[in-house]
Amino acid sequence: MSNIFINDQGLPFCKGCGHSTIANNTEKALAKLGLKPLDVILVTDIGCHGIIDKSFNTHTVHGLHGRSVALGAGISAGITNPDKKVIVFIGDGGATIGMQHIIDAAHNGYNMTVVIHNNMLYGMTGGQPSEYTPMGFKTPTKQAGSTKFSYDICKIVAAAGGTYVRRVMGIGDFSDALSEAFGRPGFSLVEVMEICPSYGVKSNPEMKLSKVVENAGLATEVIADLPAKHYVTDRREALPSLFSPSDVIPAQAGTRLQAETSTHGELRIMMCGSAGEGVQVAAELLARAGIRAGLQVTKKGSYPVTVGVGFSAAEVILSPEAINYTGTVTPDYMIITSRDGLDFGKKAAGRMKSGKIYLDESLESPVTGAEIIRFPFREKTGARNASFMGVFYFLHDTNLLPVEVMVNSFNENKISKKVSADQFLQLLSA
Ligand SMILES: Cc1ncc(C[n+]2csc(CCOP(=O)(O)OP(=O)(O)O)c2C)c(N)n1
Ligand code: SF4
Repeated sequence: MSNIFINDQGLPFCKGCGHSTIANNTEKALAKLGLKPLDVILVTDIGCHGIIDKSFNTHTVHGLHGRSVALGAGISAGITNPDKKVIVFIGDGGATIGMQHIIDAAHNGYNMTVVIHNNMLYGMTGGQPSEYTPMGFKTPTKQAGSTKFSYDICKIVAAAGGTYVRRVMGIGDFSDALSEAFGRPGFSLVEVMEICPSYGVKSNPEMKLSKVVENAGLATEVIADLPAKHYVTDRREALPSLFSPSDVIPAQAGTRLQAETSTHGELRIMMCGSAGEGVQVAAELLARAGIRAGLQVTKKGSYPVTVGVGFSAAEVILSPEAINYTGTVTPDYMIITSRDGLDFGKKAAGRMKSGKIYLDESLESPVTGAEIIRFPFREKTGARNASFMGVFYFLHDTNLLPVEVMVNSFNENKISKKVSADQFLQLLSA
């Protein structure tokens, strides 16, 4: 059988590691089902078993420790093509940390297969016991042997509603067990029993895998075999795609930015003010204006967890090209409308060697290489509208985007019921 799932990089594990046996059996099981590599989404967890993903020709996603099942469930929920197969590889350590995710995925009936690589310890970090380490099994950090009985994850998952649940010994050919699980609609799980040679076998030279499993009372058999319970959610109908609730902002006008950014590539605008003073809304309106002008745009907000007090800052990037990094280390322009905003934005202002800072007249100038332009934003429009005034002032001064696109953005927002864009435009022409 030709290896179409495993590439020629070879398997990365220590000699004799059961993880290699699982990878080879997975390859065989997938081939038996006639699947193609790109029909499979392999989600791996943190741990030795997880470094397999570079060896597989399938789609691969690497999760945080214990979270791969949640990732797999999300992927499964988002896939409407039933021919695609989500497989999650997780260690006994990850299955300990993320046990609730496994139970919930079974309970909700996500269409996926979880393969637990139970080598009886946390391999990658040197052999700590997991909650699946059998009582009496020694590990480098528990040399007298584990004093707790181990969980029977198969029974737990069967009780939670898993449709096909099975435990196998991780030796020889167990590809039929895997292909049975992979071929099943609904949630399936296979726990593969192995002993990590580097830490487990060394710590328990006298123990045989079969004896360890038997003594732990873990049956190597099919534990659940039920008709598939399909994952059902009314959210799928309400929200077929994460993009579906997004409104489409029509491109409306040409822009000067192309010329302006010919040396920069993109323009970074940082707005700094206080909580409750409309900084985030003003930045969003500027971002929407940029989209209306046919540009690529990102917008990012920063504020303390106590959202009702302290600074509120936003970064908007406008670019004629795709924006690959959304952070702003040194802005090209800053709009600073309050004391909190100045305290927060001082460092960024200090990094500016050029560009402009639009600063509320009540504030002292920060140390900066940028040109400082003062305006009484707060006094003229009140603190709540100072950020909107700041954006209109900035566009009026730079002429980077046609003012109409900003006015249209503004009028679309419910803020326009409280204050009119004309009020800002009149102040600018005064
Ligand atoms: C939340 C979290 N806790 C701890 C770690 C540290 N860590 C990295 S690998 C690992 C052991 C993995 O053991 P297991 O999941 O059993 O996989 P194996 O290495 O045995 O294949 C640990 C504890 C981590 N990365 N993330
Ligand atoms: S340390 Fe253990 S689990 Fe990790 S690759 Fe080596 S044998 Fe396998």
